[in-house]
Amino acid sequence: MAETVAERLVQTLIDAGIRRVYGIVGDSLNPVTDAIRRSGTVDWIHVRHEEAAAFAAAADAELTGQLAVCAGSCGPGNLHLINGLFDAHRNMAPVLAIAAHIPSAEIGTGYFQETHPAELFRECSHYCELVSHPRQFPRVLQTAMQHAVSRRGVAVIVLPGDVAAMELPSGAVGQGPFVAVPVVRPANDDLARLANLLNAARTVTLFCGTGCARAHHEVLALAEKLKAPVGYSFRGKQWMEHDNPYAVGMTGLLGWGAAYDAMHACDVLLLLGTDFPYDTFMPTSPRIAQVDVRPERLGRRSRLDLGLCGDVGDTIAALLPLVEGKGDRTFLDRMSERHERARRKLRAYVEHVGTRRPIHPEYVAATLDELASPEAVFTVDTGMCAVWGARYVHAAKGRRFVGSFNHGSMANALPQAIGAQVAYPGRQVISLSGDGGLAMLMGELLTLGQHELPVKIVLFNNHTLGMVQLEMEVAGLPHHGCELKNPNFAALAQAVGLEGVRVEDPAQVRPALERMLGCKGPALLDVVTDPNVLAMPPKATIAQAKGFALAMTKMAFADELDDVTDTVMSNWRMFP
Ligand SMILES: Cc1cc2nc3c(=O)[nH]c(=O)nc-3n(C[C@H](O)[C@H](O)[C@H](O)COP(=O)(O)OP(=O)(O)OC[C@H]3O[C@@H](n4cnc5c(N)ncnc54)[C@H](O)[C@@H]3O)c2cc1C
Ligand SMILES: Cc1ncc(C[n+]2csc(CCOP(=O)(O)OP(=O)(O)O)c2C)c(N)n1
Ligand SMILES: [Mg+2]
Repeated sequence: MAETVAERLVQTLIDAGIRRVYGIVGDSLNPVTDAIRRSGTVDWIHVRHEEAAAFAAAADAELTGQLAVCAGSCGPGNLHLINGLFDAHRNMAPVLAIAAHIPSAEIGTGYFQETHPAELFRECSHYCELVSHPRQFPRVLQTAMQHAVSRRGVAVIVLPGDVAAMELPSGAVGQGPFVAVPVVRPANDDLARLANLLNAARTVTLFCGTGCARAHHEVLALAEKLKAPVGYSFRGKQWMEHDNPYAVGMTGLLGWGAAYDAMHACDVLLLLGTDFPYDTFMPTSPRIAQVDVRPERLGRRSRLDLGLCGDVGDTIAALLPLVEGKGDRTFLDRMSERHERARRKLRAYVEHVGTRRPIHPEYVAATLDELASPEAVFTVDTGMCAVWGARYVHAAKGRRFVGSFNHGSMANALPQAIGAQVAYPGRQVISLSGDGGLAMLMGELLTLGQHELPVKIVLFNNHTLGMVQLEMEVAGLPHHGCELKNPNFAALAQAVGLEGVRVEDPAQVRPALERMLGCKGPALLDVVTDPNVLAMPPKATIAQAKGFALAMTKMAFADELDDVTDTVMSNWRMFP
């Protein structure tokens, strides 16, 4: 018997090594889900909101580096995927989305549940195509997968239910994606220009992003030769913080350490595999060069003296022989000392607030850092959890950090933890969740129970949309609309079959974390934290300072506010 479009889809996924699809079933998707069921090879990972399916697939793809798949039924079903797909696409995670569609004969009539997915998903994909004929399908599928894996991002197939159920004509070509990994390095002239720039400079700083994922060794070799401090973006932290004597931390509002200083005080700044978005933190006085595998991104965040297209590892390998070794370590040593001083301040601060009530989130994060596995995957909610993750959780060599880092969506951490745990069933997966974020996709707690995923949720329950509250304060506005009237989340977790523990006493933080991390199954630790903590950026502007002061007239500021290396996170009650 001839194969149907849906059967070919599933067989092609199997041939490409795919063993799971995240989604929610629905009539237009029935031929596909039924082919999945009959395959016996592909698991259907049933979530409670399609957005979670896309987030989970994105985390799965980002962590494994392999294509991951999610699916939604026609109209509202696939529409719900969109936020997670934006996230995947902007994180360059290879994700194939199957958007089931209304019957092909009804398209354009305003039919029940009709949307136009090929238009809706255009902006969050490299490829997005409607399948209107079975013969078209195998090559559309091939092209979609090829786009997702080679351009790294999202591809969407819009598949009407009736077309999915049709038989494929004989001879329709179908094959899996070719994973072609080229060597990409700048042309010799460009390399020579970069070498000249670096050789002529007295001091150089490297700033590294997630594009350095496979280039730890090369970056360190370059840093050693140039005696260059190495700063990194949040996405770069997991690759560059560990085993790196040149590391000087992060910049941006979450920044800490000496990265800001090192980037501003050097003669030449070399940006490697980063699209760090906050241009106000970029220096203007050093000469700046950038290496990115996507040349269209060169120079879009800062003024550049030189922009080169290349893979970070391949480029450094070709560059190293052209670079003269520098003997003077003064700049590196100065920045390293500053970095160490900032690290000591962070530690001292944690000790200082460790016994305070309400519980300080920094203390929770720092204690979690001590207790978590060196191989843990941390998913980090957008909000203040990003601050705690960036500053207090160390990126040990085997650890990974996943967040909605480029798209900045709330509610990402729990569904990303689902994808991480499905991909790595034996690994410790910890979701750093905000109370606002968790509540937004709270149905996914049920997914943990249903699929027996032993995800550990550390909930920073500050009863507020904390990051926005802080933003309002920085802008000098009284906060409004931030307060959250929350349930006892531990009791709620227990009600849906998870281990649930609530902590309000700082002395209980460590034992509760130990207990939670030791649980066999999924667990939620509801930590009631101080809503009023302040996270100061490494460089606070006068306007920001004024904003805080305006909003909190009682608060007096530490005079170090303008000290660029001061990463102290002050609770305003510390300065009555
Ligand atoms: C609430 C919140 C606050 C945040 N605050 C901060 C902050 O203060 N500081 C901070 O650093 N981040 C912060 N982030 C994260 C930030 O928004 C960006 O996501 C992050 O800085 C980008 O990191 P990146 O440049 O490494 O990754 P991306 O933006 O993904 O850029 C990676 C670049 O590398 C290129 N590339 C990929 N592979 C290669 C390769 N092999 N060779 C060469 N090039 C390659 C890509 O083309 C891309 O241009 C925050 C996020 C949130 C949610
Ligand atoms: C989907 C979405 N809605 C709104 C925002 C704006 N926003 C960013 S952080 C944040 C607050 C997050 O609150 P919570 O999860 O409680 O974390 P907290 O900052 O309190 O730790 C909001 C509303 C967003 N980024 N994404
Ligand atoms: Mg909150």
